[in-house]
Amino acid sequence: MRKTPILDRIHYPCDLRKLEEIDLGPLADELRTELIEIVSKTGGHLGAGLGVVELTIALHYIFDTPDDKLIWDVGHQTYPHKILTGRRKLMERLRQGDGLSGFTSRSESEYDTFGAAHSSTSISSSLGISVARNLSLSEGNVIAVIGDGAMSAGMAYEAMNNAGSMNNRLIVILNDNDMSIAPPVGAMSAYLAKLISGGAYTGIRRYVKKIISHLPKRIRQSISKVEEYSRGFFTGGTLFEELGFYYVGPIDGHNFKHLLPILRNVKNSKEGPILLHIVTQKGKGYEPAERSADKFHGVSKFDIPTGNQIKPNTNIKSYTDTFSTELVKVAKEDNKIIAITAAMPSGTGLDKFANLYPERYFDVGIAEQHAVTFAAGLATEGYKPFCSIYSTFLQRAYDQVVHDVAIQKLPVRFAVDRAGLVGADGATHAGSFDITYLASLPNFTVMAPSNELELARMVVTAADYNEGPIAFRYPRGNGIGIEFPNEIKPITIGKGKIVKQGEDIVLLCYGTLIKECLEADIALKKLGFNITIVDARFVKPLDEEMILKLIKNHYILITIEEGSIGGFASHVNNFLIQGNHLDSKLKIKNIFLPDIFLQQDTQENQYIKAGLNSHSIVDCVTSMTKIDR
Ligand SMILES: Cc1ncc(C[n+]2csc(CCOP(=O)(O)OP(=O)(O)O)c2C)c(N)n1
Repeated sequence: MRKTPILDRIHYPCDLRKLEEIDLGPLADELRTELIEIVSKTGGHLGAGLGVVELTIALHYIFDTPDDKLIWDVGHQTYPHKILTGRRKLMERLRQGDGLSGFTSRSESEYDTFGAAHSSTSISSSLGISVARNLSLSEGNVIAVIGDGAMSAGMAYEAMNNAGSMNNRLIVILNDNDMSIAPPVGAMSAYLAKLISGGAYTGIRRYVKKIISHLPKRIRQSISKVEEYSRGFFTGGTLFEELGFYYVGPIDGHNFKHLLPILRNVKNSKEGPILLHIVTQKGKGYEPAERSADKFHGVSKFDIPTGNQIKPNTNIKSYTDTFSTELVKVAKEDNKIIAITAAMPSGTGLDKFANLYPERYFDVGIAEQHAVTFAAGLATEGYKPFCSIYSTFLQRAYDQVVHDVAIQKLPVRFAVDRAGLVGADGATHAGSFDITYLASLPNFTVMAPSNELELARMVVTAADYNEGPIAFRYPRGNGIGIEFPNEIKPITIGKGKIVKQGEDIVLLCYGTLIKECLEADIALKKLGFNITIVDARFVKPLDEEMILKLIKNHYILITIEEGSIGGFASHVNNFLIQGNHLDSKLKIKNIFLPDIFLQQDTQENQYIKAGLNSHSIVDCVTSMTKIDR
């Protein structure tokens, strides 16, 4: 008779805690199999989840979640956690509209103590939670789980520095799988490797302390000292200790026999902050993931036996690919060009650059703030840094963009990828704000291509431009399949382009939504409209001359952009109002992102929800001209 899966008995962690320890191994196997099956159908993050199957089980087994607070860094590794915390049935709608988020989300479950998706926030938020517990005289544990990749960000150190000085009870689990999305970079990664090669040292200090607590004080003190020094000698693991953490590790994160006693030990311990260093394998238990270079960090749907991913069959290049191809070309001609990524070599396409010009390529780790100021430093010395960062992650480096780049008018080139709506990764990854936050800065030149050829031209333009900071934003996904000429020419700064000349009504578009304008044009033609379509190209400097010409012979002006309030529309409106260019005949409407955080869905559905597609444009035109379709 076939045995009922143990997983079928687990609806919530309280069910898990009823199991015998001996059941946990088989449960881990079932959980892994289920995880692989789910992600093969939904796509998403796989490698990280596979690596923490045992840790997830062990944490919910030992700790009293959700009363004990468990905080996952990034949250991309939480699929096993979701399965064990009441969301198993919902997993088939992972990362889909009205389905589960691919990260932690407070609105989704009380077991998601803190929402995440951007990295390295877990120690700060955990410290806040643990301080709140103290202030309200509550009990319970607070546990942060952070990866070695996430440990490369400044915020993690800021939090440790603060936590170490406060002596608050807090457990930080460093999940060291020796991988970020790509292999990890930096001195911390080397340091962790050294700790691991130093051999197991599982909290010897705790046991020594227990023993010596029974000895007379004088002997106790001197033994304590010996123990303190020998610790560093055994492990070299004093960096965390110097920061005020009690270090335990390294521990095999796939072995329940090691994990459970240690977690029991640290639970309710009276020590100040504890750092538990566990070693895991990303992609563990699924051979195609284990042997792939990125350990199946993020995947589309795939075939389980082979691991082959099902990707859309298209010859059209992605915007990211166009950017990196063009950058490599300009870098061949100009050895001052530098490429910088913050732990996203493949996501930004800069791995191509790394292969060809390794000496001019820098992966700085998950450290967007540092990436920007590092680029600024290079720019002071006459180099031409291209800082390629997703719109959403550049948010983290805003002060560096303002203070280190814009104020000093340094020619740092910002290649802002994943601008606009991004689909399944949801609100945390949407690039909604960059037009607003960059174009509001003095000294900045800010542009957006309307198609992939325009993007290639903007790369060339940025390479040539040395007067100050310059940024160009481009979306997730493919271009329109436009043919490229042999020579890619730069664009004149501040000059827009009439794409189609019509009359009365002008669609003034900033960015790739021009595609929707062209589609709207087909429908509007049938309704008797002959509209003008303009590719603005620049939000800063705005092509004021062109806008003035447009309002002379059009009476309806509609701006369109894939960004928040305060962006392109605001610059156009402001120019017209401040310059007294408005008259009673001119009607203006602005189409931009709504004032909500759009959750995960397909990109297409997000465009519909946001009112950013050809239908909304047609509706806007017809409502302004009061003609029913
Ligand atoms: C601020 C920020 N920059 C970049 C990313 C993209 N990102 C997601 S996961 C990840 C790697 C995380 O590595 P690690 O913490 O070691 O976790 P692992 O996936 O190896 O378990 C990166 C760079 C992010 N989420 N947040």
